[in-house]
Amino acid sequence: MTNRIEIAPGVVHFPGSFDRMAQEALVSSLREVAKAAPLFTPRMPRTGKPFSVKMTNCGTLGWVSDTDGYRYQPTHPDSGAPWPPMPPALLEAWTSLVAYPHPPEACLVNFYDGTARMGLHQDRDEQAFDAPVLSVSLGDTGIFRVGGTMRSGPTRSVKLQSGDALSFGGPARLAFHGIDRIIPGTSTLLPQGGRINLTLRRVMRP
Ligand code: MD6
Ligand code: FE
Repeated sequence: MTNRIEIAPGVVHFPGSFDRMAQEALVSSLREVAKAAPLFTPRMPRTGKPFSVKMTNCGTLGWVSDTDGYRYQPTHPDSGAPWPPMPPALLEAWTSLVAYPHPPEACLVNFYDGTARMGLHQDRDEQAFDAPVLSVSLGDTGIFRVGGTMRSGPTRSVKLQSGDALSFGGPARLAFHGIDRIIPGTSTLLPQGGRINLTLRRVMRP
């Protein structure tokens, strides 16, 4: 059982959930994912402004964002191909870390270069708010900020290192959160540096 730290009600940090070998195996399965479903640049719905992170997905549904809005869809926005399957190691992490009796359909893959960030947001495009969201971090350390369910409320930060998992559920399911920045040079996992964050989500009500 990996170490479990509840950093706020419903926000659980699992430092070192994936050891180095498991991280390397995940990176190689993500290279296959990115071959089938190339990274794309999402855009903000209202303004069309590009995100600084690049994204792709695996699983039966993927999260996309463009001028038509935020949504889940079964296909890649550029190629129209179905998303590739979720690596079994991620489904296993969901089963062992999250108390929810149904598998996640969606795994969003976010890639951060040295300057990318992710503004404060809520994960609210799913129908199953009773299911937690589970994230896995790989590569350079990210400074994660989490607050409450009001954007203006107080926040705290936690460093997410390569191999860490984090779950958001219960009272925190709709908490605001984001990535202030990544710290380049903090991991040797990705030869070119950068950070990958995977978010596993149950989208549909079972
Ligand atoms: C990131 N994470 O760590 C962005 N969302 O790069 C998220 O947006 C996130 O880590 C929901 C639950 C956990 C997360
Ligand atoms: Fe999120």
